[in-house]
Amino acid sequence: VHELGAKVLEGDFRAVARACRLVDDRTSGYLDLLRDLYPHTGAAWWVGVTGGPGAGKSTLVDRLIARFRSEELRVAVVAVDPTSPFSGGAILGDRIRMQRHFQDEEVFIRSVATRGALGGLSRSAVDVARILEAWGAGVVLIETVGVGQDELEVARTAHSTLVVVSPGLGDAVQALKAGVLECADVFAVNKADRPGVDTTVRDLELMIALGSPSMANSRTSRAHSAPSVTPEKSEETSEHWVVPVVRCIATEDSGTSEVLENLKAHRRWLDSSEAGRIRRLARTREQLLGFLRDELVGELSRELEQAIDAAAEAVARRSTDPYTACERLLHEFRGGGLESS
Ligand SMILES: Nc1nc2c(ncn2[C@@H]2O[C@H](COP(=O)(O)OP(=O)(O)OP(=O)(O)O)[C@@H](O)[C@H]2O)c(=O)[nH]1
Ligand SMILES: [Mg+2]
Repeated sequence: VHELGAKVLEGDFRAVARACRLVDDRTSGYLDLLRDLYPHTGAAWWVGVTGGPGAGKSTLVDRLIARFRSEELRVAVVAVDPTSPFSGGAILGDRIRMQRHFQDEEVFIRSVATRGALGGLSRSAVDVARILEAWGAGVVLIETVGVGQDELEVARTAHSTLVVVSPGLGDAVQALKAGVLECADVFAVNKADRPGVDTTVRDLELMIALGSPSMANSRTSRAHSAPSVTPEKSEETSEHWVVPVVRCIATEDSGTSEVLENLKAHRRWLDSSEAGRIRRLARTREQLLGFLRDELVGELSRELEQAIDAAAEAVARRSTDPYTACERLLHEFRGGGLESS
């Protein structure tokens, strides 16, 4: 494992693939690998790309890769849950849409689909992203469909999150889950070549300006004025980040440089403001809590497997209630022994 880690740090492409598999399968030793690599991470910029199925996330990611590559940056892409029924086997689609970059030794594209069991999707995505950082990626793009709780959690692990919306699906804004809207640092209204763009942009801007209920608790804080589209106009050092709404046509690479400029402005804001510092801390804490939760639940379900089965049956039979059952299980886990019922 230590040898593998050293190879990853040397930039060995195949070692990176092996390391990702190790972490994905949680093969023994994977934690040592992550521990080895951790000191070599922390400098990369993690950009989450989320939004409804088919909004054009992969097409946009492909464009962003090209732009980062022209800046000589090494790029990593973590495509999360491409097997989701919502995106319908998008792993193939993703590969096709990012195809030209598969030949590039400075671009590493990795899919993550592990869910359930120990630690969810976001844990796998974070671990894989760390390996890719250690490999030398300057930017890690994390693509995930914004449909489930897990996917939202993934979006939240990024430093900057781009939410991709496409018009023409009735009320696109209403159709988005509130949670997706809340995690937006930048909105890209993609497929601007289609009708309904103006309405979608207006709806989003209005929602941001009003600080609608769904945005009020936003980690990006409430915006008080209409968003400015040009990053120059936004006050990057202020405590409030005003979420910009940018139109683009990913298939034509139009508006994509504005998308990137706004994302970069967000990164500068993160790095320079107190609010950004607090957010970084909050995210780190959230991640740590997530790890603890995974470990504790894992340990508990291993140790009390039979007792949990028995408790589930008892609750199903209604011979006890779930609250009491939970209390008893916790009591046993803490070493109090199983109370007689
Ligand atoms: N007209 C138009 N079509 C687009 C645009 N961007 C993407 N598309 C098309 O929309 C479809 C979906 O694009 P993807 O990039 O795969 O979308 P996605 O959000 O990654 O999709 P999933 O990962 O399956 O959720 C493809 O057929 C694209 O060619 C655009 O700006 N205009
Ligand atoms: Mg996709």
